[in-house]
Amino acid sequence: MDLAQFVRALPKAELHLHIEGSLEPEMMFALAQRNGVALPWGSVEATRAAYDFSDLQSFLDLYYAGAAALIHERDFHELAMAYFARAHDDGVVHAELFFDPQTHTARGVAFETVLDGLERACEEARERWGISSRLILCFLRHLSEEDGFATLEQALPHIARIHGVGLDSSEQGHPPAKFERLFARCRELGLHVVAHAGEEGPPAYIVEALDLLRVERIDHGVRAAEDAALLERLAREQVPLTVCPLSNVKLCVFPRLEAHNLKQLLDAGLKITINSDDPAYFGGYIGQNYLETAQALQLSRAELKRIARNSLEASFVPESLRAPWL
Ligand code: ES4
Ligand code: ZN
Repeated sequence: MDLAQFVRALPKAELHLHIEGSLEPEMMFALAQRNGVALPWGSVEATRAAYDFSDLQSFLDLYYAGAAALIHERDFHELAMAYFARAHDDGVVHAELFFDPQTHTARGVAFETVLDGLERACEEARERWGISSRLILCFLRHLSEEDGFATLEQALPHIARIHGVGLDSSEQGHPPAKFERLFARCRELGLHVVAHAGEEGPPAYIVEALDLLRVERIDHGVRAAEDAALLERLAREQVPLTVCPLSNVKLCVFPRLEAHNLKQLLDAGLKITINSDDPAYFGGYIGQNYLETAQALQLSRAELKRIARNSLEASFVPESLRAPWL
């Protein structure tokens, strides 16, 4: 069995996937045309050519521009179905999807439109491929905590359909501490909590996410490597890190995959998972992330198995329902 087949055959969970980041340029253009939305690019090819990022912000500017093509319930449904089809091909048995309601409600798209379309896709993915899934509402950290509370208010009538909350968008200058009260409220509501931290931001943001937001997983977290005490804590507490290697290279967190610290984090005993982040923008879905990382860092098949098993263990599916995968 070659490595690509081995990776595909591993039952795995995807725990760090922004559904808006799976919008391929072809679908972006089809939706924009159908919806009468103007895009800043002239063609599919020009769009792909513009995906040359220097940092997180340079990506986010394009990501938010592309998301403007999504208007109707069926758009969100089509988007998520296309993702699930790709995920199924890659051997994903469970996916926890991030979605960014504020990106849509700010343009006049109703919260319910987004949720209805995504949820219908989740149900269809379960029926068609047996993929289980969860929806995680992400707050945009460049916006105020007040704006986050207003979004939570919109989510409240549907809270049973949402499994957790996360924190994404521009990290630098928007520390987890800014959202301490919002996350406390979310935890009171029984929601699972995660946050992006230590992608571009300092290790101190990871500590804040753990201590102030009480997150159950850290999204990215690669800059933990700069703080020996933090590394030791993450290993001791077995806090899952949802690492996205191709994303990190595209956003210049590491100059190339060979320089990624994933193997170092794994060797330090951290509970590492591999995920795709925004696959339409970063050049690969989860299988490609596993494969290219394995090749660049010379990961063994036992290590890849460990990483896939970590992803199932780190999922928000109760342990009793998880057994058939392992
Ligand atoms: C994101 Cl890679 C990344 N980082 C932070 N926020 C995001 N939203 C979508 N992708
Ligand atoms: Zn992300």
